[in-house]
Amino acid sequence: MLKKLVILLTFIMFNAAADDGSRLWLKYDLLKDARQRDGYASLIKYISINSDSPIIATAANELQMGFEGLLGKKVSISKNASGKTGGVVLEISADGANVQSLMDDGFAITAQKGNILISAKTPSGVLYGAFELLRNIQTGKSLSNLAFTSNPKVKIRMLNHWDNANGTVERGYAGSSMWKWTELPFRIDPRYIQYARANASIGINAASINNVNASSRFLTAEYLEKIGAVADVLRPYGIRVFISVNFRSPRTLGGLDTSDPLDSNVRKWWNDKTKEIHKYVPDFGGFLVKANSEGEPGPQDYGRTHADGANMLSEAMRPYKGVVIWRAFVYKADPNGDRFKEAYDQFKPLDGTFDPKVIVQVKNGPIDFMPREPFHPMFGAFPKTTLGMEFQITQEYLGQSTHLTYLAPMFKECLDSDTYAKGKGSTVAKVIDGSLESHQNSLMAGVANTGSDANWTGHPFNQANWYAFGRLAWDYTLSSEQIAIEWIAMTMTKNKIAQDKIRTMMMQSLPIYVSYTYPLGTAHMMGEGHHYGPEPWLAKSGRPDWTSVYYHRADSVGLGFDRTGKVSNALSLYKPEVQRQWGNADECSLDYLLWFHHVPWTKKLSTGRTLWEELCVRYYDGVEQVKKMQVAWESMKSEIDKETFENVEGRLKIQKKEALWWRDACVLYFNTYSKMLIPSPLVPPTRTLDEVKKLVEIYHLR
Ligand code: BDP
Repeated sequence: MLKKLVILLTFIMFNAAADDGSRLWLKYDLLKDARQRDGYASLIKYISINSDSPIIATAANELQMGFEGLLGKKVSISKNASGKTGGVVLEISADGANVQSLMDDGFAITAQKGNILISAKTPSGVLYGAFELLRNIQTGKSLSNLAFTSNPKVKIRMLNHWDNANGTVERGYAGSSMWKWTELPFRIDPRYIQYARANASIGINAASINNVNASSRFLTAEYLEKIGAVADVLRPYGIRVFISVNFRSPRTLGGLDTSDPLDSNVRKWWNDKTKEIHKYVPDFGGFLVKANSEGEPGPQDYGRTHADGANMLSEAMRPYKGVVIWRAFVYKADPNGDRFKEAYDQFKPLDGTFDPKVIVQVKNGPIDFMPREPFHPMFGAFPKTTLGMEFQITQEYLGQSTHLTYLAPMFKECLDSDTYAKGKGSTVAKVIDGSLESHQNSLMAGVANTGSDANWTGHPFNQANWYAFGRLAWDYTLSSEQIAIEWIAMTMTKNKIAQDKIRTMMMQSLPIYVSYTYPLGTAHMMGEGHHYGPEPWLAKSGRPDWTSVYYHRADSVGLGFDRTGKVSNALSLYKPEVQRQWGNADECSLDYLLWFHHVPWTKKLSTGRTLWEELCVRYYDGVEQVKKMQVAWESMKSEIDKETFENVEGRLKIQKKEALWWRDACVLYFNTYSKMLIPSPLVPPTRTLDEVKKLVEIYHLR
């Protein structure tokens, strides 16, 4: 009787309130199927640990909390209780049979002698195994006959927060910063712990906590103490803290008259500062640096190279375990050049000159996180440099927090791309996991989409992109679908029909978004500065490569940026196999066509339509598909939590309105060049180009 009451109360506790999304994918709501619940509960009677590590305590507590929520059963934690059966046994072992094939963070889950054994070489490995077990229960998998081993593909699996000291977030669309700098170190916001749990549950083990456009303030003693307090919270979850640094800090903070990386006083300043950081953060992960990019200071200000700058910092880090992450996002304002080639050209001569502790972090594409970019030509072309991946989880160019866009397929498209660096199969994934060139370090970073919004990410579906990033950093061979299925089951609904519908929506969402914004390989046509909505007519800005016309190059003949040998020849940066894949306009995939070719409006494409017709069809189809997503969502009303349902419903309405905005803006604008009729049966926009242009002007009003 009492047991039933407890179950009922737990059920009410976890299900009564509307879901504000704050629990992310760690809801641990009571499983509704009593038989399933009892089945799991019969296998889980106690939790045993064999270590005093705080990370193991985290793992055991998480399991306890998860079992209590999911199964309605309080399970005790005891030390070295593995003799009995029916236990979840957390075991660190240096050389047991179970751990032989494991890397540091890897884990094995096996059914042994009536127990579920989670073994690993390190506490973090056990923690990841614990979360894997919980995920199995959350997603309704069987726990009998467990025999599962998992190793991370990438060593540093990291979020990059572009959060500022004043509480704003650069390119953040989910409220203000989650870090409360004015309160730290005295008050620890409980959300830091939720954040740490969420990250640990998907294998993220690193976080750089401030904007890459960095303020020196983060290196003052006052802020280091605050950062130390954050690091203390994250440590039991296996997460190490990194700091983005301003290269000019020796001057602004240290009172030196230079920040020249070859100056001995400057080097001493960084050595001392690094030592000081370690007093506050003994397991400091390292520095993240944006230098000589978009006005940020850097070694080139002193006639030095990126390698000079990075190696100076790595010298400072030499006594410690951490690394130096140097970003490759650099470009000069050259109206005649091609920004596509900038990073490659600047870094290529430096291959082989970076200290092994340095990781060069490269964005997935050569321009800037556009919805669909070809993979960055640096991947596969820098054998002597450790290259890390930088994805953008926050959706600067992908609908921010109003468009439903599931990013896993985009991340995977890049990771699966073949660079042909060492013949077929030299994928980008193998470059960044270090295996292609046998590098020791490996890194996958994602620019975070977290903020102060109750549900962390604004759009409820944006949570899936945080989740997918972590899962892929752990194992990029997981399919986008599989990741979506897990996430849906843990967050949205247990109803199988609704799960399928949501999965379909998610899997179609990226192609839909691309259709009405950047079809056929167009790029960079968004509103200036805020990067919201369409502004393909933008022709004047602070720099030519901040305009739209620089990228789409529309004229009376056609559309697209010719990057073949005839014009910019950026294609030559790729291996011959890749050049062949994209170099011929007749064979180039339509997804990338206008990245590499200036195609006549009248040219017949493989679809049988002319470029102009195809463009129109895609813009229009994108809008129609959004309407279909709305219908699909409405059909699930009874299966989804009311608050979540209405939240998504409202955002889908915005998405439809804005898809129409993109469609009309682009079709009407490009029509001034093509001068061709919008093909029937498509109905021409009812508003004029001038009317649509006014819509974006609103965003520039001060
Ligand atoms: C661009 C953003 C800008 C960032 C920059 C970067 O528009 O806010 O500072 O990237 O990555 O995408 O440094």
